[in-house]
Amino acid sequence: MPISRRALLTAGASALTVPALPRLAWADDMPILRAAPSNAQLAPEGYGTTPVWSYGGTIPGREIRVRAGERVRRRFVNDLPQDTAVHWHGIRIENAMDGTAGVTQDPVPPGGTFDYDFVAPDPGTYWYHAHARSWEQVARGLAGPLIVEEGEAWAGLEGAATREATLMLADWRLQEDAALHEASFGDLHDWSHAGRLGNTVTINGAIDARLPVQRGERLRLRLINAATARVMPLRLPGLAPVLIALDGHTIAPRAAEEIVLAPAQRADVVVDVSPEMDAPLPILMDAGRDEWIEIGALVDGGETPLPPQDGPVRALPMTMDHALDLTAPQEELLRMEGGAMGGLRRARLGGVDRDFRELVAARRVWAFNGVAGDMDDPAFRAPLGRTIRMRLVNDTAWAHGIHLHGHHFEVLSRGGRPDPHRDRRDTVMVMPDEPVEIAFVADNPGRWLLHCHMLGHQASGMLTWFEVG
Ligand SMILES: [Cu+2]
Repeated sequence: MPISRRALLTAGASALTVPALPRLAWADDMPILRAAPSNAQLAPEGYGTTPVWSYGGTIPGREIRVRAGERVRRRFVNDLPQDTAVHWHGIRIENAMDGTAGVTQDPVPPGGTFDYDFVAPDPGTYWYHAHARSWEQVARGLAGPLIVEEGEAWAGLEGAATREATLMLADWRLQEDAALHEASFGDLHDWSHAGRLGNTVTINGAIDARLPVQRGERLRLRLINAATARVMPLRLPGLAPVLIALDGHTIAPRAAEEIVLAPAQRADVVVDVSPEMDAPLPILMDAGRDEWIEIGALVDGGETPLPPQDGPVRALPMTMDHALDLTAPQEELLRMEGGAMGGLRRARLGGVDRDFRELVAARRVWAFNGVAGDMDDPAFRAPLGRTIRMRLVNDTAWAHGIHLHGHHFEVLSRGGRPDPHRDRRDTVMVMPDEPVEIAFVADNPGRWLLHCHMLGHQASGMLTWFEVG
């Protein structure tokens, strides 16, 4: 049996009798996560490959998978021509590992490295992506799934899925030669509207993906929207999907004919594949204005069919324990302003009140609470352990997906009506004229970003931070 270099290293290390080596001494054992230019077959066969930036050479980046409570350890290597950093989206992480360039760490320069080493406390479907010039770097491909498995077994129990699949959805703006449309990176017209919408949607890096399934099986699909701007309403006709988790969080199973994923949002759904399946089962997405297009399909993988599972879908284990005490929360407001047709007249930038013409010249066309992306002062500060109740008000003509780093929040109400589900999330879509109230315990010390996950909006004003502790 050939001995791998890694096995040799391990054997050599175990032969040492020195106890309690400092962790850095083991850094050579850290798995590498390398960001570098590569090529991917995003366009249909017959077209050329697309030059992309990727983690580990694949689109999406290789799935990282641990069990809840385990560590994620990666030596990140930057072989890109730009500074970057890796954000572990949705993980309640220690601040120094959050990967937000310029806030929680210095950007990693070309040729540089950074060791990420953190515990993933909560099971669920997460993802990792670039958090420097993310409007460009994510659009070039720098994203991958991060799956945290339940600490206790769920798969295989009665009513649970027998198998699972991760479906990372992405949106690309391709030219006719299959290259990315680079000339429009940073286009202010895109940024002041919905963001950089693409013309090609892929599932796990493939256009028109064919996902083999076993007839009769109960399947868990982990859906991730890795697009930089596109909101993805999804339908799985003939499969009667049942939602079991949102943004990683267990929910009471509920049927969902349509699943709407804002950028960065995730949904776990369970579907029952009929033993009589005799044709591919399409995955449909609303490309806009109720135009449903097929972006992929589940196809018969040819295995012997399983007997059908008709019983109710088993809920995932409930893991989040912190019940919110809403008796006297710290009240905060996040008012979104600006964008095309937004009527923004003035906002602060560089500590100075600017008119809209000056804001456009500075490429800041959005604002939170009258501030167009200044990072000098936080949106708010909170003592450790304080409950925050925050009202998200969208005074713009566009949808926004608001993301809080380091924390999970509960959705209390929408449009003034209590939300019956009170889902826990890390990213919430806020529609124009439909205020959303959220609440969370500020239980993770540090400086955390709060921003729109339409990444062009983030870059042009919809970015702020809050400080805990
Ligand atoms: Cu936005």
